[in-house]
Amino acid sequence: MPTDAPVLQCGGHALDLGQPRIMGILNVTPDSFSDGGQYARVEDALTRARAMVAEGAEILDVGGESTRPGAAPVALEDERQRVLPVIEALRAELDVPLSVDTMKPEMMREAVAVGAGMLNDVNGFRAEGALAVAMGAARERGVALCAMHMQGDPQSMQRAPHYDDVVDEVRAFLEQRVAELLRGGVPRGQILLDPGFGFGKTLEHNVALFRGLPRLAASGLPLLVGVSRKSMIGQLLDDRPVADRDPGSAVAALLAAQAGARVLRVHDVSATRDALALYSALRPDGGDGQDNRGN
Ligand code: 9MG
Repeated sequence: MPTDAPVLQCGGHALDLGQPRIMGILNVTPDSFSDGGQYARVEDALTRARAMVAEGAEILDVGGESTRPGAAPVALEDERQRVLPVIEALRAELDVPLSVDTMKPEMMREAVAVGAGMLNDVNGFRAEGALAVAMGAARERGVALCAMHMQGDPQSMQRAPHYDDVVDEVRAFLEQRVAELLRGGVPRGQILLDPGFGFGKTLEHNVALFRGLPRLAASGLPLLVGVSRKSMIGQLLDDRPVADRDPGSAVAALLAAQAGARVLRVHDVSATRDALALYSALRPDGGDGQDNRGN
């Protein structure tokens, strides 16, 4: 699905979205990385980041607060200490755009100051002050903004999510966020939208939303999709444990790309890269829009 904004501006980087791009997930929460103090944490993060870039990640998403269902909020100071040294170290070494996954306006401001080129807010910039900080960073420093849909908050969102029509409601929310960002002077080429799989959604909602991706992509703004290792993958594969969800996640990422997603947020970069490469080589229309199945 062609978009109105095939190039995403992320700080000093331009990401061509003419083909789907891989965003590698870099969680810097204590359960993901070394407990051996800040230096070891930064070294671990660098090692993981280098590997993801070598495997084909073209943007990295650094997060210091878990957004899993039921996860407890993290204090600003803890998030700051986890995330900022990692962004600084990545910025010094790697020439890829860096996204920061945060809901806190103070973190957004500080992450941009040390080199983040994208703000990824699962809360859609709804926390007090977040929209103003994000729009200022977009206008003044050219950072990209990813606005995601979430019903509720990470602590309570999976208790009883309810929608009359999940695709319509998510689309209306995203349209409203875009209107707000455009009104605030954010250029279209700096906006990504995300339906928020697993964020206040049952399996039924997630499946309906996934099937509705072409309708969401029709907005013309690029879509980011994150389903990697999520419970919907486990549930659709007979309660597959998290450690065994990577093949299913790569297939789902490919299907999302076919449905119009432009950025795929994943843990297993190399499996996703291979899935996308095979699709590009073997797709029936040869990538040229011609259907060659009868040839
Ligand atoms: C931080 N995070 C976890 N899941 C996510 C998803 O699906 N999209 C985005 N943008 N961020 C996510």
